Amino acid sequence: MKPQSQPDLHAWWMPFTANRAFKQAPRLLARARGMEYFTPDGRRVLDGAAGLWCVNAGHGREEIAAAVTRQLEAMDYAPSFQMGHAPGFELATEVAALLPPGLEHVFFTNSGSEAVDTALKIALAYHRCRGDAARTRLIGRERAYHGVGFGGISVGGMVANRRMWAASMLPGVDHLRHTHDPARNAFARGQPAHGAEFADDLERLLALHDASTIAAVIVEPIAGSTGVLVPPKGYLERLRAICDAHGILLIFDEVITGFGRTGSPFAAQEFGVTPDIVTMAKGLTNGCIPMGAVAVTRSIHDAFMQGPPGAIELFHGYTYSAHPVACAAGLATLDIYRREGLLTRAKALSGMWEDAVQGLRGRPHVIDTRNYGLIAGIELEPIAGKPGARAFEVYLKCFERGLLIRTTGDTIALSPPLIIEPAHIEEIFDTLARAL
Ligand code: PXG
Repeated sequence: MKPQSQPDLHAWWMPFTANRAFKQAPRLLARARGMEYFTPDGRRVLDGAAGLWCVNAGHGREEIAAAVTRQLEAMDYAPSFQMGHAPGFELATEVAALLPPGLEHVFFTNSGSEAVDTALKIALAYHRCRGDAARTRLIGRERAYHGVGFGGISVGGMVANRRMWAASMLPGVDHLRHTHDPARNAFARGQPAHGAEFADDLERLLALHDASTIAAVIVEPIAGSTGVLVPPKGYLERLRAICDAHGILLIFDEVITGFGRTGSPFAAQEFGVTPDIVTMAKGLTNGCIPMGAVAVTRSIHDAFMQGPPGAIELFHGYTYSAHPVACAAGLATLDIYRREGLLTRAKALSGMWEDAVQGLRGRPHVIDTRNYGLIAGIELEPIAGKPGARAFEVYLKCFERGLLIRTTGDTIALSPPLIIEPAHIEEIFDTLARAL
């Protein structure tokens, strides 16, 4: 007989998980409050990852629970094809208000992956609507993560997420080189000094394919899942300038960087570079109800608003686009962000955070640290022939000692809830240092 607290582990095929190893030695979470998780036997685990980069306002927010309950009772579901509801319009208006001016229209999805695929479809369709149907190519970047849809893995650049489906990628996709340059930028504080010229790799692709065939370039302003790659100073500005010079749309995938992670509402504002399209998810609802969104400029939106007024302008959408319960969660979440100043709080803490990250320099196996806002990447020397094993060992040790982190390859990624206090920062780095 299995103990009562442990469910049957057989049926759930878990995502991005070593299923066999996990089921031999499961790690279960049962409750969450503020900065903390608790295991089924009541052990406290400090959340150094905001779940998976999403619980920006901390766990167990009663205002969100109350808003979700109210919405479930008032109207549990409503179609959004040819029908509408107030929470959908209100949330779109509020999201647009958080973005740089010009990004005025918001299309709702249920995840970051769907937001990315939606953004790519809008970019391709936009050029067609304008009579520029030759713009069919999409440019992603090496080491990018844009979710797991076929569009997202095609423009993405993480080999393990692509090789099984190599023959089924979108056609006409090419990739910029990544911006990781440890020889010049190791242990950078904030934006690395070197590498603006990596943006010129776009010129190489334009020379190869001809600019007139390229619809859009998509990048994460800070690449998260690939191990925290902060854009070199001047890099995003240069990408923007090249796109502008050639009529190419620039898409920022802000699924991780959106909603205060960098110290501004979006990385677009933090880095002073305005894209044409922004994808988001995660922090939009504080992670508690699945939701994603795509924001576009007025001119992109208006390019679709042609033909007879009774015609559907974009043949795209999901049963749960703007799900009223997700919208209620989103509105309550944005309200908390506003009241508690969370969208800029990372700025006040980033100095202390940076010093704590830098404090790991010289610890065993640490070959690089990277940080921005309330994000950190700590790269470890791999064990020969066993990539990822060193960081995962640290992950397990941290969990034993009551700290949840994330690892990708041999890089540890930290992205705590934005409600974090200085004492939590000390605890995270003490625990991590001991585990190392
Ligand atoms: N774009 C970016 C930039 C992301 O980081 C997605 C799209 C996909 O979102 P969905 O909601 O479909 O998962 C992501 C997701 C990690 C980690 O630990 C990162 C993500 C998801 C899970 C784990 O790095 N990012």
